[in-house]
Amino acid sequence: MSPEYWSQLLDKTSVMINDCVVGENFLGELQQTVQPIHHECELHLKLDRDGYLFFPGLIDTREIQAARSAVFKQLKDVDELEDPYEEGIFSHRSRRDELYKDRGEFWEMVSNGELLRKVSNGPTLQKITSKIFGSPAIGFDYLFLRAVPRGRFTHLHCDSGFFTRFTKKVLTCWIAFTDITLDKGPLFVIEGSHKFMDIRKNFDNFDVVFNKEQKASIDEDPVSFANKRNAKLLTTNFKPGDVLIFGMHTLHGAFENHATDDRIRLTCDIRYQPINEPRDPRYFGVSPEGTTGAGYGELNGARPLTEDWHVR
Ligand SMILES: O=C(O)CCC(=O)C(=O)O
Repeated sequence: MSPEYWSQLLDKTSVMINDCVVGENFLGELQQTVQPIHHECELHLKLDRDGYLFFPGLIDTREIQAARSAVFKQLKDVDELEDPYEEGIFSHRSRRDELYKDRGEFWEMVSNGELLRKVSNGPTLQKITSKIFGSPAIGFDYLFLRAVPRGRFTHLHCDSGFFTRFTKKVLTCWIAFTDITLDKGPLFVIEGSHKFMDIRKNFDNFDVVFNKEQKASIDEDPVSFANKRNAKLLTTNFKPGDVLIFGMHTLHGAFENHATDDRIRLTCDIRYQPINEPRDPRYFGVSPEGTTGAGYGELNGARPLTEDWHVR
């Protein structure tokens, strides 16, 4: 995208991480993956070249709306959203801990909603990931659902240390359920980062559970990190139904939701792998235990919206 594109967008709003405004010079636009794809290898080649595939409007609007509404209703039921709850406006209150004695149980229930699973583990993502792998794929049972109020952002990291213990053939699919304009904390990827050899070396054999001396997150500010490598932070104004798919070495994070209208951002991230590759039991089956073994209770999503996030 041209510099004018960012200037125009940033005239109306700003992009922030950790309370700091990100200058337009550091931003770039995610390239759309144009459908229909005629040959599977096109997807594979593009993923290999860019480190990500961006599919605007991949998921059917009605399915997205239904799933979003079901999640919002459950957040309303614990008093975290104002009425009408479909608007997704944070109430700055929570009765989650009062109504559910186990945070993990509540979040597992929300994460296992039928309408949500129809999107995250349904045929659309199954088909597209199978095309990318060139063999039938399966979505993990363990889901990372994120209801993100103002003030939260996700630190820079790649996903290999979480999901590649049993197979390296894993993809992350990040799904937008709400409008995620630049002020609402969209995901960003660092341009070309899947080819940063020092990062690969650092994270290739890293397992966030076993290698306690190392952190999964990169502490350096993503803007200065990217700038030193002549790379941009690639992002966009996401719409409900947009899906971003990326590999295990692609560095990414999420900008801060600093929107003044108090609307939360709702997304989920799910991993897919070829069905015939060995499966990590932490992420498959009924009530999977998750990365550290604490089930759904270990997720930031399990925290009441009034509570701050942890960093791994
Ligand atoms: O949505 C976010 O804030 C972070 C998502 C993420 O880190 C991922 O999909 O791996």
